[in-house]
Amino acid sequence: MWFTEQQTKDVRTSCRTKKILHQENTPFQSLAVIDTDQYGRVLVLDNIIQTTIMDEFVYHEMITHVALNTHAAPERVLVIGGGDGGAVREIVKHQSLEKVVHCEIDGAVVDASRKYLPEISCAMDHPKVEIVIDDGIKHVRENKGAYDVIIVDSTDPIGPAEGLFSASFYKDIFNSLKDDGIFVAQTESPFFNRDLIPRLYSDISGIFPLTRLFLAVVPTYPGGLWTFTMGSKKYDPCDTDIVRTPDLNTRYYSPEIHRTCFVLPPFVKELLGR
Ligand code: AG3
Repeated sequence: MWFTEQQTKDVRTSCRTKKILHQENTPFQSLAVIDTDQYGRVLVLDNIIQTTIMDEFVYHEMITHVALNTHAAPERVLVIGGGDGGAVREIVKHQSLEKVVHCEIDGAVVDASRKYLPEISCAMDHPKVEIVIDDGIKHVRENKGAYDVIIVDSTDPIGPAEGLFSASFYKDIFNSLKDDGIFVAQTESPFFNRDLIPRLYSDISGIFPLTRLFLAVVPTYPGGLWTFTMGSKKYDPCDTDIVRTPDLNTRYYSPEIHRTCFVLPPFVKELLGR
């Protein structure tokens, strides 16, 4: 039995599947958890790999710690999407944290992750975590000036997440942040999303004083090389005093990676018109 993901119109990748652990159609999307030898357990939404036991640490560490260590002392953090809980698990490692609000539109993703992906969802019951099953777009509109850091851990820009890749949403995020707030979104593959990345970068640059794109390698995502885009009101991640960053018990993120993830190959710089 093979799971096949249609990565682009012309590319499919497959992984041998040992067992389908769970499968359902939620009001928002199709959801499956499968077990594989190569990747371990895998969360699949609308037939697209979201996260795997093998490489989830790369993505979850990078979508959180780069921003949280750039901020002087993040106390209130919002995660939009990321129903598996991986981002939240990393955020609760930060000493300054008072509260993380986890706003996921699809409660079924939270439930399935609790049951089948305990390594990833393990911080959901942490006393500083509040899970809100709601639309992230609505949540930021209703919570102005509330957060130090906002993380947008979305699916691809098709289906339920489409609105999470729009300039109007980024404006609402800007307004939902405090005066020195920072936001990070996962922004897809520099090989396969060559139209999307420049558009997002320019949208975010039009709203935030500082925009930075950074890279990580996530083997189970199309092309492997993955981008994240940060919008910041005050702090520059390239100025972070990495000597003072705390030891967060991470496997991909490190003070050196914090510095080097902003070093972009020419073909990615070109995408950003630099
Ligand atoms: N967020 C989805 C990343 C995009 C994956 N895209 C793809 N495989 N085509 C991941 C959620 C993890 N918390």
